Amino acid sequence: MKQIAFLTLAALSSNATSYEETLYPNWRQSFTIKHEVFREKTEIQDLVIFDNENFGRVLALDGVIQLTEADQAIYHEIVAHVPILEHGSVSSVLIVGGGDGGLLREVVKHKNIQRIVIAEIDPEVIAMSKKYFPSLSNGAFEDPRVSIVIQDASQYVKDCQEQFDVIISDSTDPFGPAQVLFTQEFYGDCKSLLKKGGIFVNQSGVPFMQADELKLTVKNLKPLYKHCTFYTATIPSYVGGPMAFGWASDKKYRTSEETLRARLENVEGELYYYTPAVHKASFALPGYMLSMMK
Ligand code: SPD
Repeated sequence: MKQIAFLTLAALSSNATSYEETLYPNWRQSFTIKHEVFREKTEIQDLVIFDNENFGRVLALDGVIQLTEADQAIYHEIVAHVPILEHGSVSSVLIVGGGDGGLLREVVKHKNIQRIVIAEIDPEVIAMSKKYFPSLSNGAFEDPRVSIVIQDASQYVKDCQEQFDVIISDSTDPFGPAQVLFTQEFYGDCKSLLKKGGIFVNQSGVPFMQADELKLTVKNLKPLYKHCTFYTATIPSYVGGPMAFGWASDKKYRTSEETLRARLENVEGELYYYTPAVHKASFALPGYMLSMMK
């Protein structure tokens, strides 16, 4: 795991070029580029990979930071392990997007899971992530339980004939290719693929900065399920406060910390962020988020 070091005056005064995220019109985060690794306009989106002194290797799509080596484990662990361990008997998982393989790396740690489908629209994201971030997927794409489908996930969920215990939407933000992944139609199609007791989870942005993204999830997801809420985690490179993850299921889950600890025994490999206590706490929401959810 890349450790964040203190910024030095030398780093600040170097004349390296920088990568400016264009997610917000009136406010920017900027990364100094130590070394540009890869830059391409794929058939789907702009893909840039570069190294930064503090965050390590960084992947950006269409001007938006998708992950950094330093903090990706927080995102991928909380997105994967919360629904899977809350459910308790997951045998199949559908990942929507997630072509970088970081989420897949966490899902394959669950030895009881028998089948994992990943539906990714852009084959270049998979290929370049395997090439330039080999430890991100850590061999997970080659796991025999994994099927890779190169297709727009919104079409995949329409045509799919199989059912899943957990569906996780590891998408970009709701514009460009991912816009369709925040619609009621998509959420409805996902619901029809969930087994009894199934759970749907998605990334819903950083609510302090992206209130509209959270409200969009609420508007389109909530009417479809008996139980819809959010949980959160703070991921430093998704700036502006905690990120929210939409949670939807027709079953009410209230798994105890003790049970989560017992279920964690079935997870192989090291964890950086996830603990059962963090899991429970992640469902405690601040007032400003509760107001947005009304
Ligand atoms: N605002 C950026 C949100 C990015 C969420 N997707 C990250 C993909 C990592 N697998």
